[in-house]
Amino acid sequence: MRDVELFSYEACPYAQRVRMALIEKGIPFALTEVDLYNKPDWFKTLSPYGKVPLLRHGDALICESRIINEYIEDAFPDRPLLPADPDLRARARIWIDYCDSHLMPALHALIGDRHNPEKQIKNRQVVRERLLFIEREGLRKLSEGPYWLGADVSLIDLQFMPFFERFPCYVELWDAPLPAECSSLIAWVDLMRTRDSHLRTVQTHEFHMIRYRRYDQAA
Ligand SMILES: N[C@@H](CCC(=O)N[C@@H](CS)C(=O)NCC(=O)O)C(=O)O
Repeated sequence: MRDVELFSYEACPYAQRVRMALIEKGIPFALTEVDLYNKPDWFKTLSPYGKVPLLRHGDALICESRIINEYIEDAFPDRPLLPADPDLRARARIWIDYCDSHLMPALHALIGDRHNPEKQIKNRQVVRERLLFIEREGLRKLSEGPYWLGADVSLIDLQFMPFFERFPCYVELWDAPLPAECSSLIAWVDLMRTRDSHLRTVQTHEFHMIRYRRYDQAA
């Protein structure tokens, strides 16, 4: 068995972040797919929250995608994905947090309230505001681009990309497009689509649509 093993699920955007980080850093790893609809007992024993991603590195067992990516950064300092400067490093962490603390809840509300047209009007507005905030305060202010922190890809790019891969589904199902004003964001998504770490982890639009439609079947 390889030194690094990632417990993952093919449709999981959080696991995808970690796979992208391992690929960007050139770290060989074994990928173990977990059936989340029929979790094996060994996985329930191993994973404290019963969730993927879960990373095993030697004796270390790390959960939570953000923490895993920071662990990878600490344990494998070659090809850094965070800046060395403490100020920039903190700002990178703020945007990494923004993804999970602000953008994700807005997107989850679109899914949760999909049968409530009145709430969806407000939800779409919130998503739009968060995207405009990302454009104005993030991509345009942090660097000259083309990545969040400038010429090189960083953990911020990897944090957000799985959700922008799925954005065409949000447009098709819930009428929540990327605002035209977000030109830097749109250019960044196009650029990220060409990266090896994306090409090696991406799923098709139809693959994602099948999974989002299952929410309706389950409702
Ligand atoms: N905050 C976690 C979220 C991970 C997560 O929600 N994983 C989902 C799959 S996308 C999961 O394992 N769900 C199984 C369950 O909740 O039982 C992270 O960033 O790693």
